[in-house]
Amino acid sequence: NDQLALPVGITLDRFIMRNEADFPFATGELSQLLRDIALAGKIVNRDINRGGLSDISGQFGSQNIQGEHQLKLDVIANIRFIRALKNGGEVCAIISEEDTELIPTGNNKAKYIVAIDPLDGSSNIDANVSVGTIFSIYRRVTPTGTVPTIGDALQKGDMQVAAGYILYGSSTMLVYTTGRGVNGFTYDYSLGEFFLSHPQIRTAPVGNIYSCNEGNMDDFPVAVQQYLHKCREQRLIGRYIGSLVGDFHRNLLKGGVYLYPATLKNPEGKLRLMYECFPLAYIVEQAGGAACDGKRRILDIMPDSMHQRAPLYIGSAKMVEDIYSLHFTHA
Ligand code: AHM
Ligand code: MG
Repeated sequence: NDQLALPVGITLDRFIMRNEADFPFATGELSQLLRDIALAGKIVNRDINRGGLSDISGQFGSQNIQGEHQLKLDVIANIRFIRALKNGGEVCAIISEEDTELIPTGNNKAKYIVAIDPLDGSSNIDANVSVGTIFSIYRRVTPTGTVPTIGDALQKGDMQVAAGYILYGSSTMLVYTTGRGVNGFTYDYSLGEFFLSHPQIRTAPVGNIYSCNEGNMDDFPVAVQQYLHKCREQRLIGRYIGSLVGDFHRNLLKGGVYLYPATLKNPEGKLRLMYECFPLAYIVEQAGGAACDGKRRILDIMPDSMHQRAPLYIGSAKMVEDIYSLHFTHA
Protein backbone atom coordinates (compact mmCIF):
# COMPACT_ATOMS: atom_id res chain seq x y z
CA ASN A 1 0.00 0.00 0.00
CA ASP A 2 1.56 3.25 -1.22
CA GLN A 3 0.05 5.35 1.52
CA LEU A 4 1.55 3.19 4.24
CA ALA A 5 4.93 3.56 2.57
CA LEU A 6 4.93 7.31 3.32
CA PRO A 7 7.35 8.34 6.05
CA VAL A 8 5.81 9.29 9.38
CA GLY A 9 5.19 13.06 9.33
CA ILE A 10 6.92 15.48 11.69
CA THR A 11 4.54 16.70 14.35
CA LEU A 12 4.64 20.28 15.61
CA ASP A 13 5.85 19.07 19.02
CA ARG A 14 8.73 17.13 17.51
CA PHE A 15 9.64 20.05 15.26
CA ILE A 16 9.69 22.47 18.18
CA MET A 17 11.85 20.05 20.19
CA ARG A 18 14.29 19.60 17.30
CA ASN A 19 14.63 23.34 16.86
CA GLU A 20 15.26 23.83 20.55
CA ALA A 21 18.31 21.60 20.26
CA ASP A 22 19.76 24.20 17.83
CA PHE A 23 19.90 26.81 20.61
CA PRO A 24 22.67 25.86 23.06
CA PHE A 25 21.25 27.88 25.96
CA ALA A 26 17.58 27.16 25.36
CA THR A 27 15.67 26.43 28.53
CA GLY A 28 12.61 25.05 26.79
CA GLU A 29 10.35 27.88 27.97
CA LEU A 30 9.68 29.29 24.51
CA SER A 31 9.03 25.77 23.21
CA GLN A 32 6.53 25.18 25.98
CA LEU A 33 4.88 28.52 25.24
CA LEU A 34 4.46 27.62 21.55
CA ARG A 35 2.96 24.29 22.54
CA ASP A 36 0.52 26.06 24.90
CA ILE A 37 -0.63 28.29 22.04
CA ALA A 38 -1.03 25.28 19.72
CA LEU A 39 -3.12 23.47 22.33
CA ALA A 40 -5.45 26.43 22.84
CA GLY A 41 -5.65 26.66 19.04
CA LYS A 42 -6.92 23.09 18.85
CA ILE A 43 -9.63 23.87 21.40
CA VAL A 44 -10.67 27.06 19.59
CA ASN A 45 -10.67 25.12 16.33
CA ARG A 46 -13.18 22.72 17.85
CA ASP A 47 -15.31 25.62 19.14
CA ILE A 48 -15.33 27.22 15.68
CA ASN A 49 -16.25 23.99 13.90
CA ARG A 50 -19.21 23.63 16.19
CA GLY A 51 -20.13 27.28 15.65
CA GLY A 52 -23.07 26.52 13.39
CA LEU A 53 -24.43 23.85 15.70
CA SER A 54 -24.10 25.28 19.14
CA ASP A 55 -25.46 28.67 19.92
CA ILE A 56 -22.07 30.26 20.30
CA SER A 57 -21.92 32.38 17.18
CA GLY A 58 -24.63 34.79 18.40
CA GLN A 59 -24.20 38.27 19.77
CA PHE A 60 -22.33 38.59 23.00
CA GLY A 61 -24.79 39.27 25.75
CA SER A 62 -27.78 38.01 23.78
CA GLN A 63 -29.96 35.17 25.05
CA ASN A 64 -30.72 31.88 23.37
CA ILE A 65 -34.08 30.11 23.30
CA GLN A 66 -33.58 28.73 26.79
CA GLY A 67 -32.87 32.24 28.01
CA GLU A 68 -29.22 31.34 28.62
CA HIS A 69 -26.45 33.84 28.26
CA GLN A 70 -24.46 33.34 25.03
CA LEU A 71 -20.83 34.12 24.42
CA LYS A 72 -19.56 35.17 21.03
CA LEU A 73 -16.78 33.01 19.59
CA ASP A 74 -14.18 35.78 19.79
CA VAL A 75 -14.91 36.14 23.51
CA ILE A 76 -14.63 32.39 23.95
CA ALA A 77 -11.35 32.28 22.01
CA ASN A 78 -9.99 35.07 24.20
CA ILE A 79 -10.85 33.12 27.35
CA ARG A 80 -9.26 29.94 25.93
CA PHE A 81 -5.95 31.56 24.98
CA ILE A 82 -5.63 33.57 28.19
CA ARG A 83 -6.36 30.49 30.26
CA ALA A 84 -3.81 28.42 28.33
CA LEU A 85 -1.16 31.12 28.70
CA LYS A 86 -1.86 31.60 32.42
CA ASN A 87 -1.81 27.87 33.14
CA GLY A 88 1.23 27.29 30.92
CA GLY A 89 3.31 29.49 33.22
CA GLU A 90 5.73 30.88 30.60
CA VAL A 91 4.07 34.28 30.15
CA CYS A 92 4.02 37.17 32.65
CA ALA A 93 1.56 39.41 30.79
CA ILE A 94 -0.72 39.41 27.77
CA ILE A 95 -2.05 42.06 25.40
CA SER A 96 -5.28 40.98 23.74
CA GLU A 97 -7.46 42.68 21.18
CA GLU A 98 -10.38 41.82 23.43
CA ASP A 99 -9.06 43.58 26.56
CA THR A 100 -8.36 47.28 26.96
CA GLU A 101 -5.70 46.84 29.66
CA LEU A 102 -2.54 44.76 29.96
CA ILE A 103 -3.43 41.36 31.47
CA PRO A 104 -0.98 40.23 34.15
CA THR A 105 -0.95 36.43 34.43
CA GLY A 106 0.44 36.34 37.97
CA ASN A 107 3.47 34.39 36.68
CA ASN A 108 5.96 37.13 37.51
CA LYS A 109 8.88 34.74 37.17
CA ALA A 110 8.04 34.12 33.53
CA LYS A 111 10.14 35.97 30.96
CA TYR A 112 7.75 36.24 28.01
CA ILE A 113 5.02 38.66 26.96
CA VAL A 114 2.38 37.69 24.39
CA ALA A 115 0.30 40.00 22.18
CA ILE A 116 -2.66 38.23 20.62
CA ASP A 117 -5.71 38.72 18.45
CA PRO A 118 -7.56 35.60 19.63
CA LEU A 119 -10.05 35.50 16.75
CA ASP A 120 -9.53 37.90 13.90
CA GLY A 121 -12.22 38.37 11.27
CA SER A 122 -14.88 37.08 13.62
CA SER A 123 -17.58 39.08 11.80
CA ASN A 124 -17.14 36.45 9.05
CA ILE A 125 -18.09 33.50 11.20
CA ASP A 126 -21.82 33.73 10.65
CA ALA A 127 -21.16 33.21 6.93
CA ASN A 128 -18.80 30.25 7.53
CA VAL A 129 -15.79 32.17 6.23
CA SER A 130 -12.22 31.55 7.46
CA VAL A 131 -10.98 33.26 10.60
CA GLY A 132 -7.64 33.27 12.39
CA THR A 133 -5.62 33.77 15.56
CA ILE A 134 -2.53 35.99 15.37
CA PHE A 135 0.18 36.07 18.05
CA SER A 136 3.47 37.72 18.81
CA ILE A 137 6.00 36.89 21.55
CA TYR A 138 8.52 39.20 23.27
CA ARG A 139 11.00 38.88 26.06
CA ARG A 140 10.09 41.17 28.97
CA VAL A 141 12.49 44.03 29.65
CA THR A 142 12.04 44.40 33.42
CA PRO A 143 13.73 41.78 35.63
CA THR A 144 11.88 38.50 36.13
CA GLY A 145 10.21 38.24 39.50
CA THR A 146 8.87 41.80 39.36
CA VAL A 147 5.37 42.82 38.31
CA PRO A 148 5.35 43.30 34.52
CA THR A 149 4.55 46.79 33.20
CA ILE A 150 3.15 48.21 30.01
CA GLY A 151 6.75 49.07 29.08
CA ASP A 152 7.45 45.33 28.84
CA ALA A 153 4.80 45.06 26.18
CA LEU A 154 5.45 48.21 24.14
CA GLN A 155 8.46 47.07 22.17
CA LYS A 156 9.55 47.64 18.60
CA GLY A 157 8.41 44.98 16.13
CA ASP A 158 12.02 43.98 15.61
CA MET A 159 12.18 42.78 19.21
CA GLN A 160 9.78 39.87 18.61
CA VAL A 161 11.27 36.47 19.43
CA ALA A 162 8.50 34.53 17.72
CA ALA A 163 5.26 35.18 15.89
CA GLY A 164 2.61 33.13 14.18
CA TYR A 165 -0.98 32.59 13.23
CA ILE A 166 -3.54 29.85 13.15
CA LEU A 167 -5.84 29.83 10.13
CA TYR A 168 -9.17 28.12 10.69
CA GLY A 169 -9.89 27.57 7.01
CA SER A 170 -10.85 24.70 4.75
CA SER A 171 -8.14 23.03 6.78
CA THR A 172 -6.63 24.38 9.98
CA MET A 173 -3.01 25.49 9.84
CA LEU A 174 -0.48 26.90 12.25
CA VAL A 175 2.31 28.98 10.72
CA TYR A 176 5.11 30.44 12.82
CA THR A 177 8.62 31.79 12.91
CA THR A 178 11.27 32.10 15.59
CA GLY A 179 13.54 34.04 13.26
CA ARG A 180 14.88 31.08 11.29
CA GLY A 181 12.43 31.01 8.43
CA VAL A 182 8.72 30.25 8.42
CA ASN A 183 7.17 26.83 8.78
CA GLY A 184 3.56 25.75 8.33
CA PHE A 185 1.75 22.86 9.99
CA THR A 186 -1.59 21.38 8.99
CA TYR A 187 -3.95 19.97 11.58
CA ASP A 188 -4.94 16.32 11.24
CA TYR A 189 -8.33 16.08 12.89
CA SER A 190 -8.29 12.31 13.22
CA LEU A 191 -5.00 12.35 15.11
CA GLY A 192 -5.42 15.68 16.89
CA GLU A 193 -1.92 16.76 15.79
CA PHE A 194 -0.38 19.49 13.66
CA PHE A 195 2.00 18.02 11.04
CA LEU A 196 4.72 19.89 9.17
CA SER A 197 3.21 20.45 5.73
CA HIS A 198 4.90 23.66 4.52
CA PRO A 199 8.58 23.66 5.51
CA GLN A 200 10.59 26.86 4.97
CA ILE A 201 7.90 28.93 3.26
CA ARG A 202 9.26 31.53 0.81
CA THR A 203 7.09 34.19 -0.75
CA ALA A 204 7.57 35.28 -4.38
CA PRO A 205 9.41 38.60 -4.87
CA VAL A 206 6.56 39.68 -7.18
CA GLY A 207 3.12 38.13 -7.22
CA ASN A 208 0.00 38.63 -9.26
CA ILE A 209 -2.60 39.09 -6.51
CA TYR A 210 -3.66 42.35 -4.85
CA SER A 211 -5.99 42.39 -1.86
CA CYS A 212 -7.82 45.36 -0.43
CA ASN A 213 -11.30 46.62 0.32
CA GLU A 214 -11.92 48.48 -2.95
CA GLY A 215 -15.10 49.93 -1.49
CA ASN A 216 -12.82 52.40 0.31
CA MET A 217 -10.99 53.36 -2.90
CA ASP A 218 -12.04 57.02 -2.90
CA ASP A 219 -10.61 57.44 0.61
CA PHE A 220 -7.23 55.86 -0.16
CA PRO A 221 -4.10 58.04 -0.44
CA VAL A 222 -3.35 59.05 -4.05
CA ALA A 223 -0.27 56.83 -4.05
CA VAL A 224 -2.41 53.78 -3.30
CA GLN A 225 -5.06 54.72 -5.84
CA GLN A 226 -2.33 54.96 -8.45
CA TYR A 227 -0.86 51.64 -7.43
CA LEU A 228 -4.23 49.92 -7.68
CA HIS A 229 -4.79 51.51 -11.07
CA LYS A 230 -1.53 49.93 -12.21
CA CYS A 231 -2.60 46.56 -10.80
CA ARG A 232 -5.76 46.72 -12.88
CA GLU A 233 -3.90 47.82 -16.02
CA GLN A 234 -1.70 44.77 -15.60
CA ARG A 235 -4.80 42.60 -15.12
CA LEU A 236 -3.60 41.33 -11.75
CA ILE A 237 -5.95 39.14 -9.75
CA GLY A 238 -8.08 40.94 -7.15
CA ARG A 239 -8.76 38.75 -4.10
CA TYR A 240 -10.17 39.95 -0.78
CA ILE A 241 -11.77 37.80 1.87
CA GLY A 242 -11.89 40.50 4.53
CA SER A 243 -10.32 38.10 6.97
CA LEU A 244 -6.73 39.17 7.45
CA VAL A 245 -5.18 35.78 8.21
CA GLY A 246 -6.83 34.17 5.18
CA ASP A 247 -5.86 37.01 2.85
CA PHE A 248 -2.32 37.09 4.21
CA HIS A 249 -1.83 33.33 4.06
CA ARG A 250 -3.04 33.05 0.47
CA ASN A 251 -0.73 35.85 -0.67
CA LEU A 252 2.20 34.40 1.28
CA LEU A 253 1.86 31.10 -0.57
CA LYS A 254 0.86 32.44 -3.99
CA GLY A 255 2.63 35.82 -4.09
CA GLY A 256 0.85 39.14 -3.87
CA VAL A 257 0.23 42.19 -1.75
CA TYR A 258 -2.33 43.03 0.93
CA LEU A 259 -3.23 46.68 1.49
CA TYR A 260 -5.12 48.32 4.34
CA PRO A 261 -4.42 52.05 3.93
CA ALA A 262 -5.63 54.93 6.07
CA THR A 263 -9.25 55.85 5.25
CA LEU A 264 -11.63 58.61 6.33
CA LYS A 265 -13.21 56.25 8.83
CA ASN A 266 -9.84 54.96 10.05
CA PRO A 267 -7.30 57.77 9.53
CA GLU A 268 -4.58 55.69 11.23
CA GLY A 269 -5.51 52.57 9.26
CA LYS A 270 -7.73 49.86 10.69
CA LEU A 271 -5.35 47.10 11.66
CA ARG A 272 -3.69 46.94 15.06
CA LEU A 273 0.04 47.29 15.17
CA MET A 274 0.90 44.98 18.04
CA TYR A 275 -1.15 41.86 17.31
CA GLU A 276 -1.93 42.16 13.60
CA CYS A 277 0.77 44.13 11.79
CA PHE A 278 3.89 43.20 13.81
CA PRO A 279 3.49 39.41 13.81
CA LEU A 280 2.56 39.24 10.12
CA ALA A 281 5.41 41.63 9.22
CA TYR A 282 7.89 39.41 11.06
CA ILE A 283 6.57 36.33 9.26
CA VAL A 284 6.57 37.95 5.84
CA GLU A 285 10.15 39.19 6.22
CA GLN A 286 11.26 35.76 7.36
CA ALA A 287 9.68 34.40 4.17
CA GLY A 288 11.55 36.93 2.01
CA GLY A 289 8.71 39.48 1.72
CA ALA A 290 8.25 42.99 3.12
CA ALA A 291 5.83 45.14 5.14
CA CYS A 292 5.52 48.91 5.50
CA ASP A 293 3.00 51.53 6.58
CA GLY A 294 3.75 53.70 3.54
CA LYS A 295 6.49 55.64 5.32
CA ARG A 296 8.34 53.12 7.42
CA ARG A 297 9.17 49.46 7.65
CA ILE A 298 6.54 48.05 10.01
CA LEU A 299 9.07 46.32 12.29
CA ASP A 300 10.87 49.66 12.85
CA ILE A 301 7.82 51.23 14.49
CA MET A 302 7.99 51.84 18.23
CA PRO A 303 4.42 51.56 19.60
CA ASP A 304 3.04 54.25 21.94
CA SER A 305 0.00 52.31 23.01
CA MET A 306 -1.22 48.73 23.08
CA HIS A 307 -4.10 49.06 20.65
CA GLN A 308 -2.54 51.53 18.25
CA ARG A 309 -3.39 51.15 14.56
CA ALA A 310 -1.26 51.41 11.45
CA PRO A 311 -1.77 51.37 7.69
CA LEU A 312 -0.44 48.08 6.33
CA TYR A 313 1.09 47.12 2.99
CA ILE A 314 2.43 43.59 3.20
CA GLY A 315 3.49 40.76 0.94
CA SER A 316 5.84 40.26 -2.00
CA ALA A 317 8.88 42.52 -1.51
CA LYS A 318 8.88 44.21 -4.91
CA MET A 319 5.18 45.07 -4.68
CA VAL A 320 5.54 46.56 -1.20
CA GLU A 321 8.57 48.56 -2.38
CA ASP A 322 6.55 49.97 -5.29
CA ILE A 323 3.83 51.17 -2.91
CA TYR A 324 6.48 52.66 -0.62
CA SER A 325 8.13 54.58 -3.49
CA LEU A 326 4.78 55.91 -4.70
CA HIS A 327 4.11 57.29 -1.21
CA PHE A 328 7.33 59.29 -1.49
CA THR A 329 6.48 60.54 -4.96
CA HIS A 330 3.22 61.89 -3.57
CA ALA A 331 4.49 63.08 -0.19
P1 AHM B 1 -11.41 42.61 13.48
O1 AHM B 1 -10.12 42.57 14.26
O2 AHM B 1 -12.45 43.49 14.09
O3 AHM B 1 -11.92 41.23 13.15
O4 AHM B 1 -11.09 43.38 12.11
C1 AHM B 1 -9.99 43.02 11.38
C2 AHM B 1 -10.44 42.61 10.01
C3 AHM B 1 -9.36 41.88 9.25
O5 AHM B 1 -9.45 40.50 9.43
C4 AHM B 1 -9.65 42.26 7.84
O6 AHM B 1 -8.50 42.21 7.06
C5 AHM B 1 -10.20 43.63 7.97
O7 AHM B 1 -10.70 43.76 9.27
C6 AHM B 1 -11.30 43.85 6.99
O8 AHM B 1 -11.76 45.16 7.11
P2 AHM B 1 -12.85 45.76 6.09
O9 AHM B 1 -14.12 45.04 6.40
O10 AHM B 1 -12.87 47.21 6.43
O11 AHM B 1 -12.34 45.48 4.71
MG1 MG C 1 -8.48 41.71 14.61
